[in-house]
Amino acid sequence: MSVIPRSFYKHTKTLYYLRKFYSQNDFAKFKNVLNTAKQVVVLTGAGISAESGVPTFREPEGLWRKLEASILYNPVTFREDPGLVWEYYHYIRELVLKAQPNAGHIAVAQYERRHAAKKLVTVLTQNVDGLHARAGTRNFIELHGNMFKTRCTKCNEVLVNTDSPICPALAGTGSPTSDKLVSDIKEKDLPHCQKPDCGGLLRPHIIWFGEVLETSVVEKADIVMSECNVCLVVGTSSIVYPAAAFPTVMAAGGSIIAEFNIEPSPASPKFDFYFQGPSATTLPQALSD
Ligand code: BV8
Ligand code: ZN
Repeated sequence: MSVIPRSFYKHTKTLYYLRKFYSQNDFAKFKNVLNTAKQVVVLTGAGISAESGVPTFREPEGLWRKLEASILYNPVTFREDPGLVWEYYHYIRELVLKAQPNAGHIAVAQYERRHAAKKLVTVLTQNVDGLHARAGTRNFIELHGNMFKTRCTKCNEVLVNTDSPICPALAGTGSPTSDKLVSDIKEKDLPHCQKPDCGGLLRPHIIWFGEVLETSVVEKADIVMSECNVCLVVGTSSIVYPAAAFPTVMAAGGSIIAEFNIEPSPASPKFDFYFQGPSATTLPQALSD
């Protein structure tokens, strides 16, 4: 008969999580760990852009015309109604063109700049809004593409395009609250490839559900993750793969993982640090010297 009552074990589990929780959000401890890191990865999701006014994906107000992300960001939807998908991207392009990087984006860019001589800082972003680059981040990998790039569906040419609107037919369209779920914009009035021997329909150069990430992007991300010492996981619900698996991959390789979110995600208990709060507040605290 064990001298330790069975109930004690239950308490040890609670004690374990309490210790983990309280040590998890220790900025001073995290900064000591970060100081020793030579390779830092910052994996970001929509939450880092929330304080720039860019809607996230899974909060109710974030859904454009109440369309589930897996339906809206889907090649089948684009094939069936390219005008509807282009109306969404017109809406979000116009919103992001007026948005500014926030203190979270800027803290990451300034940290990269300040430590450039002795550390490699790489931003792995799931976001397609381009706000890391506009904040001054130089070393970034856009896992899911960029809303200000187009790809021709015929010749695959990829071009940067920040035209506002990208074509006259989209002017004044894309209201997120409209109940229209079919677009009446004719395909011929949507953006097309300007190459004389092509003329194919353009799509946003973005990875949608069911589409594989670009090989070159995955290869670069793999190299960065294999050499990572500390990874900051910022503003992501950690439910979209393959990005959702990246922290586990880095942890298995010995990286220390710190999560920055306004609420715990399914993966939080596995991480070494968890800083609760808006990343425009927590990142400047964590990345100040
Ligand atoms: C792939 C582009 C191989 C559009 C996006 C069945 C069929 C086909 C595929 C699958 C399937 N089952 C599973 C899959 C794989 C699928 C997947 O993971 N599905 C999930 C839903 C289960 N993945 C794919 O299809 C990927 N490709 O796997 O190819 C393959 C191929 C065929 C079949 C099988 C496998 C492609 C995934 C890319 C999809 N594209 N976006 C666009 O962005 O315009 S996904 C979209 O969600 C975004 O890109 C974003 O990156 C991603 C994740 O969202 P988050 O960024 O995390 O944002 P979210 O709103 O969810 O969360 C915000 C977080 O921030 C929250 O935690 C919140 O608390 C926090 N927050 C809010 N405010 C703040 C904050 N934190 C800090 N501060 C704040 N202020
Ligand atoms: Zn073309």
